[in-house]
Amino acid sequence: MPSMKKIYIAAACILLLTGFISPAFSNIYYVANNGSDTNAGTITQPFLTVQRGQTAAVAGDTVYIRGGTYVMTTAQIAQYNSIWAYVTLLNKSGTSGHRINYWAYPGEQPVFDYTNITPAGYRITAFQVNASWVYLKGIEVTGVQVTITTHTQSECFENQGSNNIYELLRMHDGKAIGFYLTKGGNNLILNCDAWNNWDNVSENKLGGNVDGFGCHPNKQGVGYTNNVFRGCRAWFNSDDGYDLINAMEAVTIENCWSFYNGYSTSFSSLGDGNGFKGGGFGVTDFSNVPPVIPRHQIRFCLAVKNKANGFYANHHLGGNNWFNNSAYNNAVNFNMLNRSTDYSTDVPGYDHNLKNNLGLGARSTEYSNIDFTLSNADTNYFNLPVTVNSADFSSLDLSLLTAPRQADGSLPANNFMRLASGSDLIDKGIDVGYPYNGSAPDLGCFESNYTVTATSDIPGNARAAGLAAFPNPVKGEITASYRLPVPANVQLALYNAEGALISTLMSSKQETGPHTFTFNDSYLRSAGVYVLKLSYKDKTETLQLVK
Ligand SMILES: [Ca+2]
Ligand SMILES: [Ca+2]
Ligand SMILES: [Ca+2]
Repeated sequence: MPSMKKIYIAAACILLLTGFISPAFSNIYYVANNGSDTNAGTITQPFLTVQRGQTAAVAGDTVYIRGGTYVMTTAQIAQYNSIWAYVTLLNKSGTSGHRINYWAYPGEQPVFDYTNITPAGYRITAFQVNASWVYLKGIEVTGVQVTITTHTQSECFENQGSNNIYELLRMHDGKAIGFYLTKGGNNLILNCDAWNNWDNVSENKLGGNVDGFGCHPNKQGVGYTNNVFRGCRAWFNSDDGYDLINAMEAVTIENCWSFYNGYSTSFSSLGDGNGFKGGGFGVTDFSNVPPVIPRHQIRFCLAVKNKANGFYANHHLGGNNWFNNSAYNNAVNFNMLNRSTDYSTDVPGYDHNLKNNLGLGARSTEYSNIDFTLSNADTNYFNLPVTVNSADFSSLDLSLLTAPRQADGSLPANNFMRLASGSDLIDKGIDVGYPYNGSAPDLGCFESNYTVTATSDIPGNARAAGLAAFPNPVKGEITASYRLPVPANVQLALYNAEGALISTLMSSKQETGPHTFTFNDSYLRSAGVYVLKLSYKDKTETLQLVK
């Protein structure tokens, strides 16, 4: 009969082998708007600033940010660097698989208000991330200012690192760009919203630099690849919703929405106003052109009532892949304008791969600037034998665009631009490598009777199945949800914060697709942090539950 000691050693080995031992050595710190940076950072003695949280945290640690408004002050600016003022500067990296997490405390909404920060002559960045392997989640930024009256820009979040995740960020009602990337690769920008952002101070006061999301990796060949925007929304930003101008490497935008950009909230005309600006390098400065022209991927996206183009190639010097996008009521729904390869003149778009796209109700013209002999563009609503009108859609109610997100943070599920049964747009597309229902893909971004799932993920991002739980903090019935990318034997188990197994909740073979499992919070006997672990094939995902 084995001794108790042997059993403990065996149990410890199993924990090590399953990779689950690490949470036991992770620290949790807390930030709250009534905290102090001289506190210990515990839940009862929280820090005041995220900056102080960074000083305490190391790879694998989590800094929880409690809900409420944080009125930021000039004295809190972490660093003045040349023309920039970084209010919070995250410059400490995690390590592979052990990110430093800066997360809203589950169930709470921290709001950082920068209205009072107006350093003369500086560009203001609310969160400057010069770090890798960090994970920001659930942070809301509002009121970021511009003080410079000549050419300038302020930013809510700027990324200059790699392997970072930005999830559920809310960036609104300021004069700054929402999210901005100039350096780094393998970053995931997931389920973020940027709205009502307009710089009405600098230059001509039309906010021509303020995009919801800007991705401009500034070097080629140094790994600034695989940056992915997924599940994001941009509306009422004074310039563009998403802008990839001067991107030296290819960027992926999938399952994102963009509407009302280039307008004020009263629909006065402001900046460029494109839903998705797919590349380009500026029409006059050719010193910026990289040796290999990046081929951007824009798929399963939705563009509605933007001032200019819904989907726009912006004088790009090569083609992009535009798959299964939907456009409604933009000035031009699809404008593939390119620049000639000798840079001398604008020409109809070449080398584009447009498939399964759908549009309706363009204010000027449905599509423009497509060279059909030089592009692969013959399976879209404008050249297939289909008719598109309002009867094809379950709803065209614009108010659905700003509906609340789902409990897991994904885009709202409603009827906007989803195909009505009997529409001739169903099964009219061709297979471009993504899942579909019926005999073929539908046209547009919403496959009927099917929720389009994310099909790619980034290395080191352990959320491929999107394990989520609601409510969290837990109370009563808890519903865990996830989506299997493949059929697998699946195990769902609950552990305490020290890594000890409390219960194997479920173990069974399951098919590809979404699954839920409901259990009661009585498994979590006392208040504290618990870990829910999903295992399938050789993969595991963990989620912290708070009671
Ligand atoms: Ca722009
Ligand atoms: Ca029809
Ligand atoms: Ca179909």
